[in-house]
Amino acid sequence: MAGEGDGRPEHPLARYLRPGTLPSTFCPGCGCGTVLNCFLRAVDRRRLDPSEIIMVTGIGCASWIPSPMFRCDTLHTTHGRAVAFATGVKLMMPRKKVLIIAGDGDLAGIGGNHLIHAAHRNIDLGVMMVNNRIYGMTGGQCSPTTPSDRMTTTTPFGNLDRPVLASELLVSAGANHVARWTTFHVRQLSRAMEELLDGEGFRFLEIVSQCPTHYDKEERLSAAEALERYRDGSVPVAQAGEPYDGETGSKLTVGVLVDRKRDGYIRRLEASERGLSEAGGTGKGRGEGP
Ligand SMILES: Cc1ncc(C[n+]2csc(CCOP(=O)(O)OP(=O)(O)O)c2C)c(N)n1
Repeated sequence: MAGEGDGRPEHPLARYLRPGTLPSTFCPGCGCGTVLNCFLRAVDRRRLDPSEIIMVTGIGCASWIPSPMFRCDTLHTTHGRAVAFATGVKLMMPRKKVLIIAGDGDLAGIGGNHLIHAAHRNIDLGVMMVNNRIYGMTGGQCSPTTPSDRMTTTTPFGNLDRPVLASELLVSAGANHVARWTTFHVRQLSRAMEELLDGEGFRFLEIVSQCPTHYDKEERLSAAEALERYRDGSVPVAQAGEPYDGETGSKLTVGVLVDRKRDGYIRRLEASERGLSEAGGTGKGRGEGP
């Protein structure tokens, strides 16, 4: 790691990283480094001890952000199953902050059903979906969030499907909190991550992020040019004239899409257990975990 006796200055938040994780294995210009940086700053601002946090992830480039990089207990699971594993972790260790970082393919594709029902259940998880609109790690195949007509390695004549709007879907599914930012909006992004660290119920943050190696290569965009597109092509939710449809050219609405204060699943479950206990049942069965 930079600063480990190699003469280079240490990363100011290196204490949150596992030794040997910098420089990262992300491609040059990948948005995953920005996401990690914003996350470390959010944890630092909240003065959180990483032992309070458990990170769960799937398989993909974005899944390398929490595991192996962030120095906390992490569960690197199978592709698409991060939400299912995280649900189990939260139920067994309800006092921990359980967070997920994974890609759009992982969360909105193969794991889509888990995602919808976690929002429906309003289980207390913070989910960050790094939406590079492609399957990055496996070579740039079309994902559920790829815009129509887009050329990818699996849609050489253009994508026939319309993109899934994961954030809008989760608003209607019942998530307590849904927000969307891009890797251009680093300050807002990092603040939005604090909401995920602090809140109750299901909290979802969509992070539209560049992939110079696969997605942006199609238009020969550098990472800097992709960020300029996010800057010029986004509009705050409150000022949005038309709803975002996920297609190229549609103004990306950024900010908080919904912020509800409904009781999270753990609160409801514990109230139910207390009721059961008072009615003569044991009300027991779940461990508190370590
Ligand atoms: C069940 C299963 N299907 C497919 C794969 C292959 N696979 C690994 S990563 C990946 C795509 C990851 O894309 P995404 O989740 O969008 O993350 P990114 O790499 O773009 O960050 C796929 C298809 C797998 N590992 N397991």
